[in-house]
Amino acid sequence: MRRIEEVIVDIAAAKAVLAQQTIEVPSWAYGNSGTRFKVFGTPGTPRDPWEKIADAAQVNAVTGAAPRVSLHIPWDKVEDYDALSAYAHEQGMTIGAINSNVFQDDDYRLGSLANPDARVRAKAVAHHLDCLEVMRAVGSTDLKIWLADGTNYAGQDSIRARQDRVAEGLEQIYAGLQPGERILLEYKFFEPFFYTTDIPDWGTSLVHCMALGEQATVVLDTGHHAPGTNIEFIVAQLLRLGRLGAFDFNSRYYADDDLIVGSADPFQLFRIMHEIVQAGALDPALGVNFMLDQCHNIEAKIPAQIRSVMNVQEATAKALLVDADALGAAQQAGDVLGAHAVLMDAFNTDVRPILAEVREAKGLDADPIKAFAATGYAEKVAAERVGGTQASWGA
Ligand code: AOS
Ligand code: ZN
Ligand code: ZN
Repeated sequence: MRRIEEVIVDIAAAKAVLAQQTIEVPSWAYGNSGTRFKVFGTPGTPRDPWEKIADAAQVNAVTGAAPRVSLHIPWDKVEDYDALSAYAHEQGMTIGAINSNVFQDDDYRLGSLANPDARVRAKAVAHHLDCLEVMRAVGSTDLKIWLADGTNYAGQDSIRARQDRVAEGLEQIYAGLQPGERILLEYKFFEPFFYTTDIPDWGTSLVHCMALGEQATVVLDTGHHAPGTNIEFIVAQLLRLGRLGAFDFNSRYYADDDLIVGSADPFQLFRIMHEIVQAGALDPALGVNFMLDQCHNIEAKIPAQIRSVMNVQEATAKALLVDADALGAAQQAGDVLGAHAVLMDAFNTDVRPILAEVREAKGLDADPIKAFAATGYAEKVAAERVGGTQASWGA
């Protein structure tokens, strides 16, 4: 592992960028989730959106890098969104993307916007327009849409007709946007349906976004690709087109496993962040939202989110230490191994010392995991949050 003292790029500049980096955490990561085989509940799991925000705030308190929390509607539905937003601010948080949910109502058995029944399609559009109202009520500007729509059997429905229905429904939702607001349209190659998914890949999401207009961008969920997919190629392409709206970061071994980002393949996460850094897309002005989308079934949820934020920070730090001048020169010269070595030098640098310095400069402990454990928060909420419905996924 290369020591930070051996690095020749501007470390102070890298630390300044890292100090500004923010990662958005999902409310549902704090709720009980699991697989279709078992949902393992844990003591202290939040019973409502207020408690989810309180837990999310613990991640920000020790990392200083996670000040936004995404909501999922109706899992996070409340009577008073002004009060919820004010509570988030009291906790040092703001509410980020609003996630629609058109995959859990019985009406959506054959899809939502793609459903052959016009009544169901209208219901799905109406849900999204309601989500836009929630988005405005909490001061957010991003509506994240993941359509679970798909089919299980050849001949079940017309592939083309479903695309037309999705396009029509998205148009109706897009028409509800105000200036400065965005649709973040997520793709997923399979699940919960297995023969076709109506937005299965980045190309389909991009086609729909380009048909809608400038306020529609693509969400790249790192768990939503077939094994072996070169995700950083997709990142580079969407950045070139100005259509990368957000990441849903997580790790996968086999499918949409929603494990801690960077835990399965830290090199891939580094390569993704290298494309981001090379394109200058860490700058919030470019509008890329770095979100987590994970479910923690067997591991403690708040520490798992802390580790996830740390993993994104470490991949970013390594990407910031790529000697861009040397890389460009080697690439231009066709020096294959030289260029590869420049990238590997950065990846193989121990960046934990500079991240510790960034945290300490913010008045935080160098080790966020240890800092959270020392708060006693987990024990406190485990004792307090007894009774009530320990809801399953997200709710
Ligand atoms: C589903 O697989 C997608 O990743 C969604 O972004 C998200 O996970 C879901 O809406 C809630 O977890
Ligand atoms: Zn996702
Ligand atoms: Zn997913």
